[in-house]
Amino acid sequence: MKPAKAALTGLLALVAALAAGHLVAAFVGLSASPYLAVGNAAIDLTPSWLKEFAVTTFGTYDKLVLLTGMAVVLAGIAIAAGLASTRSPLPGSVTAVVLGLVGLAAVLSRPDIGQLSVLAPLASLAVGLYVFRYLHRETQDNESRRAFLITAGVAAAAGIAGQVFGSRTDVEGSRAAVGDLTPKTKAPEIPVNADFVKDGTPSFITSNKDFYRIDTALSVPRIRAEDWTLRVHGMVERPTVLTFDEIRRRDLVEETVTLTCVSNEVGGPYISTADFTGIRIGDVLREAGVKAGADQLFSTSDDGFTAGSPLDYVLERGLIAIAMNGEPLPAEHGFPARLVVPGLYGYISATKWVTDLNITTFAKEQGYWMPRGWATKAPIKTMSRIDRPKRQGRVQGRTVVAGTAWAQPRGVAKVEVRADGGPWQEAQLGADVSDSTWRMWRLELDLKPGSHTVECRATDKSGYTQDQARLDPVPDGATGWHSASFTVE
Ligand SMILES: Nc1nc2c(c(=O)[nH]1)N[C@H]1C(S)=C(S)[C@@H](COP(=O)(O)O)O[C@H]1N2
Ligand SMILES: [Mo]
Repeated sequence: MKPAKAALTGLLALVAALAAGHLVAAFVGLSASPYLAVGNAAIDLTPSWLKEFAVTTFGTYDKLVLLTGMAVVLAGIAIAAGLASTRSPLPGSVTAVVLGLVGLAAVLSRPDIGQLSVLAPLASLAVGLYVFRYLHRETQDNESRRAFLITAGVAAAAGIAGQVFGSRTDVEGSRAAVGDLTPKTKAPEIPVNADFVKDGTPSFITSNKDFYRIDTALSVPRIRAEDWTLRVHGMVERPTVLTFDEIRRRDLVEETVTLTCVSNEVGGPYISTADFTGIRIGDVLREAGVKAGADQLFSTSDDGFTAGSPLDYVLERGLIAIAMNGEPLPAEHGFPARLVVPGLYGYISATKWVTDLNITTFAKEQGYWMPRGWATKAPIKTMSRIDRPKRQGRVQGRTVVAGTAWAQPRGVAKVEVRADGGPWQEAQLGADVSDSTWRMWRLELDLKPGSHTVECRATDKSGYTQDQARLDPVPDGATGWHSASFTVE
């Protein structure tokens, strides 16, 4: 057999196997697709340092990079197996079975799969093995182009059909059908002097489309509001299950909240602000009757992510949010419902696609990120960021330095800026919207032409000034003053 044909035999068998698994998964839950399951398992097994690296290097493209990397590695293995099988089909058959078993193990390791899910990786295994042996036989004796073309065509059709059927849960339809979620208690109007967009700060409210996104989900969980329920159980007198309709019929409250990611680097982009609408977790839990001794609200998402939040704090501040900036939550931000706890980092509180609230203790349950080296309790650090001038930017005329600062739930009292290591000067602050949100700032400086470096530091309302020492985000948030070097012309 010619090497090119041998390689193609392996590659096509792989494509057929993945497509078959994807197609079956479309009917038993897309997270049972062996390809996605291996990717999701890889994410969960990735050491924190590598995840950090991936997020800092690829930003929100990290998942695309992972899926592409997997495709390249798998293709390499399949081609090698094909080439090793020019005489006997044994090496290729063994490879097909081994890869099939890896897919099966990955699917079985997923927390969000149903009982029928094993059918998807089993289909992959069977089809991979069958197609490889079929193509191998065809190429031995005759003109095999026909067999290759048919296989490629059927595999492509199966893969596309899987993608289409798998995404058929009509989330957008369900979102549209939700209709109006006007809160009974609206968040106060944002004053016009809350941001300095002209000077380069972000707008005070982040649009849903620009809101940062961080999660471990390779495919966004697709849940219709009418199918969704939230289970409340554990150390409560009266366990209960809430539906979307039951939540929306209650008195909805709206709050302006800045969400912050613990893995944000100094100067990083993982912070945004929105008006979230929902009901207070405290009301739900008080109705359920929290038992003495509980100290943790342990929330679980549809895709198995978990977060543990301090119960006392959540009882006071937590929201079950169903709307964001006046519309139902976007699918990527947790539709139909998520938790929002003003003043806590996202990883220990802001569970998207939330389906389960377990009232428990920190001694008993550990959230997703704890075994991966992140702190169980992490107050948001007092931080500030320069948004303009941009690093290595050029300034014409007077220099205006502008940015944002945050210290939820303490609130920002002061931001100072210094140029070239000189004396600290107090910046002008934007309106004080709430202690749960960021605060914008600006300062005009008279700088001579040439290169300059500015630094900023915030002081919160408890009197604490942010730390100069540079610390990495792991385990409980980065510290350090942000700086920007630029040229005045
Ligand atoms: N289901 C689920 N919810 C999650 C996460 C996740 O990985 N899965 N990540 C958390 C983290 S680390 C952050 S910072 C916030 C980000 O919320 P956003 O994507 O809406 O900005 O969601 C939190 N909720
Ligand atoms: Mo996060």
